[in-house]
Amino acid sequence: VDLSTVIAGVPLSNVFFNAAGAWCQREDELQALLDSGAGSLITKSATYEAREGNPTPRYAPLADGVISGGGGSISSIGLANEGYKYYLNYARQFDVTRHGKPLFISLSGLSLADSVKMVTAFAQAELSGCILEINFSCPNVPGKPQLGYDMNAMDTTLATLAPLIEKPFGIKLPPYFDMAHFDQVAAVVNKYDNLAFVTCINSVGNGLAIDLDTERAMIKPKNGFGGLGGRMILNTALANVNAFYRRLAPGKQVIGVGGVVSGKEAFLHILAGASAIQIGTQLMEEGPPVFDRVKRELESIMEKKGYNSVEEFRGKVKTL
Ligand code: RRO
Repeated sequence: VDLSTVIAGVPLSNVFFNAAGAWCQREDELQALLDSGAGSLITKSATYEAREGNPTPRYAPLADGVISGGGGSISSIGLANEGYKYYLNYARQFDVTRHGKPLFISLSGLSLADSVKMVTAFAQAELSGCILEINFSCPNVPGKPQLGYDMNAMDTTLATLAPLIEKPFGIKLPPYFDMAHFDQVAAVVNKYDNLAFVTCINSVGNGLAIDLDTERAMIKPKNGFGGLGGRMILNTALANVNAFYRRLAPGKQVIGVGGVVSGKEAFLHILAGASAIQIGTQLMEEGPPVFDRVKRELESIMEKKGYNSVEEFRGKVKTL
């Protein structure tokens, strides 16, 4: 069976890659993704200057079957990254043909001026096989509300950035929980021709996990508040993928992320409308071998169901 896909006009040998933030801050981690079964890779969200991020512990797995668990993770990294020049240099020396996979770059400017400087630098570098995913949804920088929950700010930001980026690009969205919000965000996205994909979803922002025995929060930043990821957010992710799949203009795509721990959840994301699938928490827990496993599992589900390619069932979820 064929797990290949095309995102923003660029081919991927299979639908799977890492979620921005997971296993992708520095070159040694990115190399492990290159060496893995992933069909692509994306870098940690970059800011103009390098950042240390929030105090540790700032990531905790939340096991299934324990109190305040549920299967997944809570994290508040606070945009720790090496600064955009590090990722621009990485992209400059990246050989798409040799690696056989394209490179996605995640950018998360702390201001519109910073975003303008970063996207301009990437546009001027004229990197082929390098695709920008602009992060509108980091929930963990104290004092910085998420752009993704301000429709007007998203629109004015896109009006400035889309022409500068020129090429097809994508945006990373937070989860939405109201039909009116799906409508409003899709209407903004549909205004921009080279906005080729939306990646749904970023972590479910500002959860709180508490350990029953110690009576302590599980992570240190923000009094324990952090973004939820992994199995417990699968259904919210599927809803967001499908809501945008149904609303986006023809030719625009959805990348699904949230709750993929095996081939089964990946299959559901594709049924909901995903054209590619990112893995965050499960990659953190299992490491890069996760990609070969989920590929095998998805292939075996497709074989049992008689599907030869992901297009055959993409977006075909049945309703009652
Ligand atoms: O660095 C983070 O804390 C972070 C980011 Br930029 C993001 O987009 N989503 C998230 O859950 N954490």
